[in-house]
Amino acid sequence: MANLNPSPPILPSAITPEPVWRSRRQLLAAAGLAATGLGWSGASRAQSQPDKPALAGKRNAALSVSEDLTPERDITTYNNFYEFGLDKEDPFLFSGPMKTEPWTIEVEGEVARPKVFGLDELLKLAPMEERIYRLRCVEAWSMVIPWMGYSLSALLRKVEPTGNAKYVEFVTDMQPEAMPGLRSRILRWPYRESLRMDEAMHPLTMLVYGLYGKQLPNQNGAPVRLAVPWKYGFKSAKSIVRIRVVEHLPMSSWMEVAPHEYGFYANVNPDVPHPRWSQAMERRIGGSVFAPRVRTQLFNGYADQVASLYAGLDLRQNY
Ligand SMILES: Nc1nc2c(c(=O)[nH]1)N[C@H]1C(S)=C(S)[C@@H](COP(=O)(O)O)O[C@H]1N2
Ligand SMILES: [Mo]
Repeated sequence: MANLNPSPPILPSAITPEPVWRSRRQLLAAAGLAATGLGWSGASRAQSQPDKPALAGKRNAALSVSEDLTPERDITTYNNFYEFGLDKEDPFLFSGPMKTEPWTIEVEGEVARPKVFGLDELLKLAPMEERIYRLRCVEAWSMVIPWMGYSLSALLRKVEPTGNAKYVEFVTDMQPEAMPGLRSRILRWPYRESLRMDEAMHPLTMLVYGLYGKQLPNQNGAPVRLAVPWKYGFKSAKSIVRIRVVEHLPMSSWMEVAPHEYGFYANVNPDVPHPRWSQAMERRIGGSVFAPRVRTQLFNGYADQVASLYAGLDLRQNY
């Protein structure tokens, strides 16, 4: 694997300590979001975002955790979406101009029936479900999120993967006019992630269209993103436009930029530290300034459902 970028990327968590961004955000809130000189290009691009239309679905209790939900406000203002900036509130402030309709996902590669799916078709492809998932970021914070969507397997079955189908790659959108982050060289764009075929077909692996009973806000990956709850958050690609079913392991954006820090599997594992920090604990984001620290669980607490996928695999080698 070519080392295209010898210096490790500096994550915003390393640049901006938690109390600092929290107070920035409180300032923003107090100012009615009239940001001045913050973020990539300052106040001119900042805008508060109108609510998205409702999206209904039945709760899937079997695939949900029963923990207190992270408040909607935190889920929609503390985001990683580097296309819009590196600070946690940048996606909220600057993703408004992203165009989310019309929208299509092209599914191609090792499939008998390649197809371009329009958003309307995608929304009706399988019954919408609400599922409460944990999300654990590699930066050691976490949330509990009520997503709306259905298993990715429903879509993959429609295109009939061939016998050569070993991996599924997700390619996300690039809108240079709306995404100032594309000018940054922190990653090579577009943002790409991938899963092994059996991971992609696992019922927990979810195509997500909504959050808290509404269609996804732009900053959370509108109009469609992935949620893979037993893996670090960076596997859950946002604003997906292409799904490629392939035979060979695709290069993902994070593996490309820092292969020692971001492995292909990225399974949440408290016993395998990131080279620059421990993964034993996480801060549960929500409400108070003093986000409680809780122990990180193997596979983010989903071991009963997914550990069998990795039987016999050395999780230290395969991080
Ligand atoms: N296209 C795209 N998808 C992305 C990212 C990104 O920068 N760009 N960040 C990832 C990371 S690091 C995390 S933790 C989750 C965050 O999802 P959330 O903001 O909805 O909580 O999105 C993931 N998907
Ligand atoms: Mo993340």
